Amino acid sequence: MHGRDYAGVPYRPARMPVEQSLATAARLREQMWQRRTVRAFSTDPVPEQLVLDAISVASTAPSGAHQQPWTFVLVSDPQVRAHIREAAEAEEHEAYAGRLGEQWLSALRPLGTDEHKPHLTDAPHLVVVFEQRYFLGPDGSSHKHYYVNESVGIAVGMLLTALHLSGLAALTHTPSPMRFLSEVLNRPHNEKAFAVIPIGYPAPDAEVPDLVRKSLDQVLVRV
Ligand code: IYR
Repeated sequence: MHGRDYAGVPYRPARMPVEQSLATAARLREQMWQRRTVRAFSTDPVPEQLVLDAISVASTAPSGAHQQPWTFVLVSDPQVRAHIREAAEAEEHEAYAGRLGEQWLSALRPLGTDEHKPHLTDAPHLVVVFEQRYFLGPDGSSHKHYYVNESVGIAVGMLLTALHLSGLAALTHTPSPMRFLSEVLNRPHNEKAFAVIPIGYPAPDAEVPDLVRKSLDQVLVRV
């Protein structure tokens, strides 16, 4: 490696016995196939520590040039959630009234989503994920971050995995446009909202669409 600043430190995790790897992988596969995106949340409280631990897992994601270009804003205050819901529903009203365009609306129709976003106030926690398009120093200096979308996407995937494995339900919500989130949450100009993740337990009467995932055969190409 050329011109690196990091000293090398040994990385020698104990090698997992293959039998144990296989059993762990199979169990993880089964657990993850149970994950569903939930849109109807119980208002039951969720210990904040569960969400903090999941955010901590997400922040271990690999990132372009190790720039870790993410901020996770945890919103549990009911008034702030209500404010976010109001602003999101105003945007979504326009979106579903036509701004998305007919093709997009017809892609969404099977899911039955609409402009009503009760999950934003029912779920006890929201994590609003921001991507840092560039670094902003305390002195106002800035430099570009690389592979921001990829890095933040990986981190969100890890967040969703951690939440699911901790017994929680989540929704990847992308109100569009998301500029209002920067204003409501008072984020600096180097940050852009990436997704809103309501987190909680499913409502007692929650239903999810009877959708079918692609099988391994359908997603795997062996060369
Ligand atoms: N952001 C809108 C629309 C929406 C878009 C996609 I792509 C979805 O998978 C689901 C919804 C909304 O949140 O309703």
